[in-house]
Amino acid sequence: MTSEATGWPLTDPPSVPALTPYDLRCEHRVEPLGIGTDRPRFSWRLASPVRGDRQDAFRLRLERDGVKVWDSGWRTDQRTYVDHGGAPLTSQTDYMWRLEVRDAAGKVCEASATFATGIFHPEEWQARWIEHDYETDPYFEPPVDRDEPRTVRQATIAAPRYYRRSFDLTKPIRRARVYATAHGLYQLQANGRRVGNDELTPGWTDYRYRLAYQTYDVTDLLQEGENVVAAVLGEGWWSGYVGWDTRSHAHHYGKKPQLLAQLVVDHTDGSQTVIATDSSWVERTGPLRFADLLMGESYDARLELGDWSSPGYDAAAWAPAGDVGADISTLIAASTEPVRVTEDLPALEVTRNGDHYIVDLGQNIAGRVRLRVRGAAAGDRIRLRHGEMLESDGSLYTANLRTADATDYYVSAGGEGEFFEPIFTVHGFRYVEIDGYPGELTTADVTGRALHSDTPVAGRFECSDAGVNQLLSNIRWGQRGNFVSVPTDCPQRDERLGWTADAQIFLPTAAYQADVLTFFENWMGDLAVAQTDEGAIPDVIPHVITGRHGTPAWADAATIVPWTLYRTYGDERVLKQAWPTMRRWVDYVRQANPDLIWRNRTSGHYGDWLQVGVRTDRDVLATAYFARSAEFTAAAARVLGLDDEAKRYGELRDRIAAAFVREFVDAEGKVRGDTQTGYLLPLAFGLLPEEHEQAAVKHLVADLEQRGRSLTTGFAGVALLCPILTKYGHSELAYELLHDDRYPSWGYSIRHGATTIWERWDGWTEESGFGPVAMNSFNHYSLGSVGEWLYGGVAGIDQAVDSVAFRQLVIRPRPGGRLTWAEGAYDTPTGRVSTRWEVNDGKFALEVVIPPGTTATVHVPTSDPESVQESKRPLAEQDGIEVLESADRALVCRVPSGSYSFTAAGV
Ligand code: RAM
Repeated sequence: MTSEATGWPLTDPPSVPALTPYDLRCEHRVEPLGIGTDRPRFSWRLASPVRGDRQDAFRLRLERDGVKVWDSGWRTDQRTYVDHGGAPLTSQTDYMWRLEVRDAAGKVCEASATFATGIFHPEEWQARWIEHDYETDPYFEPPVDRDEPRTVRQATIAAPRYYRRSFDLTKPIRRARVYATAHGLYQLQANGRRVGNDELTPGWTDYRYRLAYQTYDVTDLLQEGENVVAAVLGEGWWSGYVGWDTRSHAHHYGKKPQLLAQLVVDHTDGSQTVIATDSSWVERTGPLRFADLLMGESYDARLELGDWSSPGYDAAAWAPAGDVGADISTLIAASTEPVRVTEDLPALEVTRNGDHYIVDLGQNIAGRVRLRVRGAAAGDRIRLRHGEMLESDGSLYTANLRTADATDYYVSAGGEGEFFEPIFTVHGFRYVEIDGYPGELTTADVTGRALHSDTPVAGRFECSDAGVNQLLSNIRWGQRGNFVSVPTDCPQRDERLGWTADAQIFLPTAAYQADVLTFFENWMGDLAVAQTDEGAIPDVIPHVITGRHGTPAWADAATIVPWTLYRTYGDERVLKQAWPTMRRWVDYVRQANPDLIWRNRTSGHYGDWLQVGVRTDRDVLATAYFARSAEFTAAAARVLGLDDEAKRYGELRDRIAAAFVREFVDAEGKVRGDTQTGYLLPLAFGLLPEEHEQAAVKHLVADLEQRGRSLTTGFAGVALLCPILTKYGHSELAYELLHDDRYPSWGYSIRHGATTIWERWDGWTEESGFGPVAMNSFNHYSLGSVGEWLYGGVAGIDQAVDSVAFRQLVIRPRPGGRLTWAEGAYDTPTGRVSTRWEVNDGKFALEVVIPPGTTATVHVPTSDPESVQESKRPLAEQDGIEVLESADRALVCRVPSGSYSFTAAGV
């Protein structure tokens, strides 16, 4: 199954006759509602079929109700980011912006987009927090029978509740917006219809400091006369189970879910009606009897409430909601894509195993099932358990879920045509065990629904080798299954936490596959507030449970994530925001380690986590990361114009590098411990002087050879393996690791049916079966960080060392291994870049598309540089192509934007 076959496709740019702006974004999002700033940032991409085309000038005009608000005037810079430069924008207002772009020939093309601001001023919030009030409705629902041994703990989760408010609108409606959030999870309805298609709102942030509110347009859902706005409210991250601590792992932020919503209706006559949560709302329990992210859901269709969110409904028996105040101090406008269902997967196979059915989706996902129930009698109960793997007897493997039940229950109301789909839970699964289903279950009755943060797809990779395509598919699904509001380690067991190393290691791969800028910016907000007074960063963000902070490679996410985001997207705002956190983090390590070898304050120190058969020296790993963090902090200072700081951290970085060499590198260039990761880190982070560099490469290669070309790397080393081998001329070795299917390798998991990246190389082995059950996720993305090399190394889409936002592309495809062709595409901030290469009969062909306004250095691999042609003509005859180097193994040339088609002999 290739990435294409699994959906989540990359949308192609418009095919246009001349320079055209597209993908117009405000605050990096397409037509966002409810942005949180009065000085937004605008950006756009460009497409053009014309070689050498670029944006010569642009002009941006901002309007409100057709009235001009700001005019940037014509600007002749080539940027595709611009900050609003007029008076601060107004709260709760719709805007439209028109963009004109002038090309190199003076031709102008126009495009436009809209956006709306959120609530800027605290006094505009009339909504109050409401919750179930035990005083007015003391009736306590008995704990739901979920016949699991853990019912005692589950009893602490109260039944989800249904809230509603009916009201009359007497005047015509011009526009209606609802601003809503919850302590817990909520799903809104208006007049019997669901509002939007977001899932798991408000998403997970560090609720102690930051809680996102969402903005929805409900103009089309409202009417003159009676209207109802309503919500279902569950526990989620707020008060449900999070993480693994079985003693107290619910109620991290609060004990009970609460709702906050404000509907603002603008009438055509200029007046407004505001309906906000307060004690005039009524509430009750309903068919959703239990809902928890880790445990699952229980739904009793016999308790359905009819048209409870529609006008004309008799809600006399509902209880008034309890008013618990109006503290909105933690509210922020949602700034990133919500979680959504992004793909439906039909069941592949249904088999019977004893009393149960086992359904196979053919793909490990994070999400849930939609089940069609046929021929059930009222009271029939169906149980759905979820798992990633099967035991050898065909039964569901759930031991690796630890205390996460991942079990849903549905009780039928009888009759035909029932559907069940949970709303406030997520399971990590490929298989579903279904118990109690009346009659014969078929594949048509079960659909897997994949859900994750709906980050726009940004990349595509495919090649001639099925195994590599499967690996890429596994990497993509690893990202999809674990980018659920925050970057998590795994989606199935009782953990699902924002482990910082996992996130920083995978980020470069993630960014090739999706636009993850706002996703990570949001997470960086949680990282900043979690920094301790001393400057340490907790192991997991949002900060819950672990109590550990300041771990090498984990806490360094504080510098690596913002710097990587800046380099990828070119928005210096990321650095501005992260700067204090970056600096304080590096200072924290430096203060505790005066000789610059990071051995003090290493907290949990996981080393090169889950490496195989070796142990990389921990001081080596820590000190290398210390240098890396200092380097990125210096680089950030340089971008921000903080020259003294840039100098200070730059020098610190150089001194750490020198200390590293002194302490760990011997006369033969061996790094202490002599492990693959021990060499990869200083090579990748540039810590070795020239004389040691080649020696380190030699020792690294020798170690691989001596092990029969087998890897030993864990989380920290694995991402660097193929890129470093390639950089130092050992592409063939990198390809061998890529194609390897012996243990330990990516191919080994694929040979044994993996559809996602496993947490550990020994997740399952022929010798021992399942790996250590205490920690054995089959959907962890960290070891999938080789994805960066597939896009950057194999397809050859990369940027120059000092380039930002892919403005100076390096196109350097690397034919090798079993591949006869490979292709990649990637949406840079400026536009689409793509490559396709093919080796045929000793001849090499390369198609490249370079986005307007950028330049590319193209490496054409060949032993015969003289043979290189572009569009069937010698390079010298082609305007704009500048040959930089004609070496013995490649011809290197520089080209402006446009489409090129190179051929060469002697590859
Ligand atoms: C595990 C997590 C994560 C890793 C930590 C150290 O529990 O799954 O992947 O970063 O341990």
